[in-house]
Amino acid sequence: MKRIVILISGRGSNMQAMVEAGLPVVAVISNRADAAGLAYAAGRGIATAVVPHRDYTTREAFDAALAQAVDGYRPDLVVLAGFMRILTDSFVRRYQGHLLNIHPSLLPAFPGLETHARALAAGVKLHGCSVHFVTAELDHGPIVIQAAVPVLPHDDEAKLAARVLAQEHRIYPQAARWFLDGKLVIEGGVVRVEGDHPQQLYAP
Ligand code: NHR
Ligand code: GAR
Repeated sequence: MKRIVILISGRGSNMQAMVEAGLPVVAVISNRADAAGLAYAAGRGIATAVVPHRDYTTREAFDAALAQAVDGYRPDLVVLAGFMRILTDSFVRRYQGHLLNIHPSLLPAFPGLETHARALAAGVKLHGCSVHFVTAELDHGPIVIQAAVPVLPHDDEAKLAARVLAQEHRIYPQAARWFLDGKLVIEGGVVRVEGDHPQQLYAP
């Protein structure tokens, strides 16, 4: 049986979507003790751990402690799901090729934070989310799958975020499944899926 460890910072709805999709989630780790997702995971009998970033004076020290916690669960795949701490090069290198993130924009547009507000301010007519392999460069790793949604005339940040989130819950379990099934191939920074599997989705 393959093993997934999920890192969260808050609500954990993407983590929940993976658990409900029947994926083999063996542990959920948060940098915040008050992350709502921890209670959900514990309630499902999944191991949980907290590595509080405030207990460490440097990012390197935090990441070393985080890596130690992650390694204890011997994961095949590490999933960032609303994990809000930028990771150091050494952490990323340790799990390179086994570390996925979901980012709430159609990358390479809007890397970083506040993506929905920035999409509205830019007046884009399509927005969405991207699952990508994590590299040292923030929100720039090889893209596994993207979902696009329309930006509608009366949208506000909350409406747009909810429309995107519904698609996150579809594409992230799909990407994790492909990974565990050994279907993802990275060639020259581009991800291909073996077999006949669309890597994009439009949800009007
Ligand atoms: N780490 C690396 N090296 N590469 C990526 O692509 C990463 C990453 C860590 C997290 C998720 C990411 C996102 O999808 C992610 C991708 C946090 C920040 C951030 O600025 C930016 C991007 C992402 C996650 N965090 C602040 C920091 O100082 C803290 C913000 C907070 O605590 O609220 O780390 O958008
Ligand atoms: C999701 O929209 C995710 O894409 C985003 O935070 C939300 C977490 O929700 N991630 C980032 O912005 C990373 N910086 P969740 O905790 O319910 O999965």
